[in-house]
Amino acid sequence: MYYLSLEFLMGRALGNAILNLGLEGRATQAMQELGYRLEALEDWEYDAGLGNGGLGRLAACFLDSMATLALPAYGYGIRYEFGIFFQRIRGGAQVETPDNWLRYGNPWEVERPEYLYPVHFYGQVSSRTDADGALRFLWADTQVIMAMAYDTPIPGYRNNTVNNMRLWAAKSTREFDLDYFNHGDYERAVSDKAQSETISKVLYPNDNVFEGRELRLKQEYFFVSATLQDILRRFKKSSSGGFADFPDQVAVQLNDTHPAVAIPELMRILLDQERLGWEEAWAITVGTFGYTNHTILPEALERWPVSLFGYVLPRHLQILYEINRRFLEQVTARWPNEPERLRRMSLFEEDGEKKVRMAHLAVVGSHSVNGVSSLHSEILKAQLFRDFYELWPERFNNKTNGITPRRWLRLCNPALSRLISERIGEDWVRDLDQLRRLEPLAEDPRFRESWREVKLANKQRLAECVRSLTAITVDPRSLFDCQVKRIHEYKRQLLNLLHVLALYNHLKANPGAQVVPRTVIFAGKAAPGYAMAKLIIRLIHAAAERVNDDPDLDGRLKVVFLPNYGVSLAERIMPGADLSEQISTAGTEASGTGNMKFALNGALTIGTLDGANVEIREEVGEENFFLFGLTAAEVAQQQARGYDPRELFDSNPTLRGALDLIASGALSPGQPDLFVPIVAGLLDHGDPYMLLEDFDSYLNCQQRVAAAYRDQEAWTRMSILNVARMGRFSSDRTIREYADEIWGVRAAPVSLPPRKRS
Ligand code: 26Q
Repeated sequence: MYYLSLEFLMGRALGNAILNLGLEGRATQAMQELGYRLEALEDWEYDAGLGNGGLGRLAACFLDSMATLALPAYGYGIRYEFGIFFQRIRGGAQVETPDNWLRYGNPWEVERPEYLYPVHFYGQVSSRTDADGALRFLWADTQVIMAMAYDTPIPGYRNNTVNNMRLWAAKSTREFDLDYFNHGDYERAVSDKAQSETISKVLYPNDNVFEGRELRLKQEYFFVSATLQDILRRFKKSSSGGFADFPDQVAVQLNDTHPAVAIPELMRILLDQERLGWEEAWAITVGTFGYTNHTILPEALERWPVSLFGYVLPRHLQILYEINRRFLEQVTARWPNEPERLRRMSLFEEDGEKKVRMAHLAVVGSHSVNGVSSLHSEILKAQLFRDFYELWPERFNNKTNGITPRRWLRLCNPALSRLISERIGEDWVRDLDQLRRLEPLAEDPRFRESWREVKLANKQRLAECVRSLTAITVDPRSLFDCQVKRIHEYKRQLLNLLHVLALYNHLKANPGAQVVPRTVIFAGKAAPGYAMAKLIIRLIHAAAERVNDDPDLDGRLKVVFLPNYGVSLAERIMPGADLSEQISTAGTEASGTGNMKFALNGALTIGTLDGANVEIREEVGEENFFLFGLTAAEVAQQQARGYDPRELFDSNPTLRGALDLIASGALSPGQPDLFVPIVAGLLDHGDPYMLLEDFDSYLNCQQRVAAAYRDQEAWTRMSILNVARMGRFSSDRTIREYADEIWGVRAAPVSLPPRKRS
């Protein structure tokens, strides 16, 4: 099985390797003998930040689960020299600096110069009829770049399995051609080398936004081409000639459309190199690929200009035309005289600049298409891929996301893990459904007491982290209200902030109000080119400045923005959270996985019926989940009907008070217009994510949260029940479903002879 992804957001490897190999005791002791703490050593490791957010972290959780289930599986991707940028805050604004993570070397990778493949770009295609009368295509005059393998071990949890993640680095062909340096133009040789190596230089920092850069397309093809060459080499080594059983031996999962150029690439290899006929090649291709969709946001869908695609990959464009011709023929046979349907389903978008629709390519070229939560998969069938679902209902399925319980509970929350294991043993680490056995303990007052002590200690650790990163002091007894994720309008960090401002106004107007003290924690990166997201970061800082220093508030409200959110910071935040904010407009967040990390660490969720929130709520029970807002169906209805945010603004004084604080310039002294675009987005540009529509419901819900938090016994009971019922969201369960229902792959457990003690 091969998991192809442009992103792997691995975080640190040391603690995970020690845990999975069962070396915790010995490693801790060894460090102690040297006079160090193991955690202090762990803190020196750079995060491997080869991803943006959810999609990249999901790939990393999947690798852990595939190894733990002893599946014969490889991860394939790009060894970016620069991962996701570091975020610094200067004067309340995001500043990006490069993540030079390889600067001091990377002890986890093994260079494999023997796995080296040429990858071709540009050039021309010519055709001729060969001796046996068949039409052959020749792709010539190409530019060649070499892909070199770097391997990183992926240890399973205490099962003697170590899988492999193979990442490709671009190398100049010149490096392998000494003559060029000897006789050619030396300067030219050096600059050529630098040029070709830019392919694996940097991760594109967009999350859920498509950017049609030539270099990005080259990255996608570079890694797909090298990977398929490697897969074919391995297949040929172990098979006895012929490709008939290729789909039985090889399963390739496409992590979104980013590697979807693998579909025409496998066709090209089978047709032009292996000389198979179209029908046979196509059956093998469709039988090999599965496609996972991670977003329905139109601005995130990959649509490459045909001119660019044909310039970089001329032979692949020809193949796409032929795939499309045959596909539309099939559609026509089923629905004659429906030109509108053909237009909708074509791999090519024809209005305006002609574009390749990569999502359509992925659906047509795969035997399985899945969404990442139940709601999302239904939306795919009813909306984005409606026509395709009518044609091929059997291709569509759901695989609700999960997270690895090793990193996201056992490793990041040792205190809670210990408390859990004392009561139900340690099997939950590989069988998360075991957490159900905690349910009866929710009624045990002494267990609840211990549970609270653990949460408080974790909040103290988080408060310490807040102090060292921001110099803001927060009270560990206040309600820790957390929203940590990429900054995006659809995720509605602004809605959270409107609640903060409403609370602020309330406290200013009612100085003696008895409210539950809150610490509202934000963290997340904005794509460097996403002006509105960057402005939201500035607004959060402006609000923090205003709120935190106001003596009238008496410490009852604090706002914190933690810089440089990433895997390691998440590992600190999740264990210390009381409340998890999952407040995207219903129908926009495909799944979410941060929602799962919080709940697994005992936070309660305030959320909409979006993505996996729906299933989390079903599992933990509606009485243990704070629900608000429109449903996805209601959002669609409202949008069809057309709604007027001004009306809500005029009729809701609390809302008006909060928005006026932003619009008046009171939060940006000296720059009264700074935040005008934010208010305009809501009032003048139609509020596309319906913040104003959900505002009232959100505020009411936050009041229920505060009331619930006052009753600490009841709150603790809910927290325990949340954890006890999160078993379903282990990525082990997700991967078992992929393995059984899509890949047809079985475990290949490794048994070793008992080790001699030395
Ligand atoms: C594409 C082309 C060019 C440049 C960038 C991109 C690009 C990069 C990253 C497009 C999208 C992404 C990331 C998408 C993503 O992270 N989606 C998230 O996937 C999670 C795992 O399934 C879900 O839980 C989240 O709901 C979803 O937003």
